[in-house]
Amino acid sequence: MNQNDLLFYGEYAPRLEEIKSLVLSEIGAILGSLGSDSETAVAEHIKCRIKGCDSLKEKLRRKGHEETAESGLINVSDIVGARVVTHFIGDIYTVYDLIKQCPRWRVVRVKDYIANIKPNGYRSLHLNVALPFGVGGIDEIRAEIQLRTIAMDCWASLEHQLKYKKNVKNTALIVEELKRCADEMASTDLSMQTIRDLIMRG
Ligand code: 0O2
Repeated sequence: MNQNDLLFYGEYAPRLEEIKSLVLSEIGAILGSLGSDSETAVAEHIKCRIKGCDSLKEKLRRKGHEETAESGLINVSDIVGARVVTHFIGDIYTVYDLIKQCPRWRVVRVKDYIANIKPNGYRSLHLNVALPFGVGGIDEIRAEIQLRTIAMDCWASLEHQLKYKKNVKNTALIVEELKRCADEMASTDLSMQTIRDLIMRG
């Protein structure tokens, strides 16, 4: 957390850092249970972050809530966010099943943008999990776990840049091309899964 975020989150900051470490270690343990050799490793990488205060305030404003840390902890479900980037689509659902079985986590909401693709082409599986918090009268907070393949992640990073870059020319063409790429990448993800299944079956 930078100085601004520390000031904004105040008394909640240390607990948020603890929750972030907890989420990372739990995910590490879940993935570890699958083995770590090159044939069984499902994750290409994992990232975990605490939402920056500017992004949180923007979200609170958009949703019509007070722009305070407490309001964020109550009303926003991705202050702690983790992203697990997998090699194959099937791996996403393997990790999801393991998270569901994890006794310390309660999955409270699932947004499957792989089954229900966003109009712009965005694909990912989002899980909202409830975690014990216990600071300042807030018993539990939500964390968002995003599960996606390398291809989906690469696409989302590029599309994200479009949102924040100013004065981009030919936006309509870029949006159209991004959608085309998302569909082509999804098709390749499916082919890769099929090839992998054939190889694993022997
Ligand atoms: P950040 O921190 O920069 O990643 P909800 O939380 O359900 O009340 P929201 O925010 O619409 O409302 O939830 P949702 O759909 O789960 O999306 C939240 C996050 O998913 C975003 O975080 C992105 O990380 C990712 N995401 C969702 N849709 C898109 C999309 O169309 N393109 C890209 N590139 N990413 C997407 P933020 O808000 O961007 O914050």
